[in-house]
Amino acid sequence: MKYTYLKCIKDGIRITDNYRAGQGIQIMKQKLVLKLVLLGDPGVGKTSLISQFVHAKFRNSYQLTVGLDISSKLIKLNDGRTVTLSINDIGGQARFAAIRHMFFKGAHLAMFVFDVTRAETLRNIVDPWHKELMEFCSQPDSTRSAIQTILVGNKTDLEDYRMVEDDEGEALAKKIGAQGYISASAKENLQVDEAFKRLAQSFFDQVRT
Ligand code: G3D
Ligand code: MG
Repeated sequence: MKYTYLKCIKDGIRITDNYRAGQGIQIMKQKLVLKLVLLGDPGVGKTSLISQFVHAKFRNSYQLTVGLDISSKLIKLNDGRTVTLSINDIGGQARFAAIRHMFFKGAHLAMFVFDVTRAETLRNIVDPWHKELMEFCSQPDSTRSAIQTILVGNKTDLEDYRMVEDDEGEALAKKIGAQGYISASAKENLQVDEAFKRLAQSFFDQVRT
């Protein structure tokens, strides 16, 4: 069995074709890869959401992400189409402008995450997180101006400590032009898949319209 691997860039989407050549038959499988970035204050649960979504695991103790962590997951959309998400976690390096630039570059999707038990993490979505992404998108060398975004309020399992209600999350999602708001718990695996899938789906809904 012999595989060759081709890559091309089309409309900002990385398309990877796997060919299997054998006995005159060519089997071709097309794979769409969308780059997704997670933004939000330290400690809101970005790494935990990724870990739950990609590995179905929640750990109670995480080290601060060093550098850029990239993981990927193949998902199935409503129409049966499959897409690979390349999920980028910037972690503790968010303070370095050069790294943020690399992080945003070529992104199709962004997930803004705050912690429902800390109201300041919701306020920080507007400034710095959303503001900075918009500034990046308006730069002349940015590859795209319209990134699809979603807002996620994490840690809903901590009901007794909750400071942010769903209607505030929904209002903020509208204000920043996000596709929607989802409240989730990485710990209890509530609404985690939904958040990632709804965001990926919104990319195709936007392409269609
Ligand atoms: P970050 O990547 O945004 O910095 P992490 O956040 O994923 O590292 O999570 C920060 C802390 O919040 C971790 O606890 C993690 O276990 C906890 N956490 C993440 N998601 C949830 C959740 O849904 N519910 C609850 N109760 N806790 C969550 P530590 O103790 O390591 O600081
Ligand atoms: Mg992290």
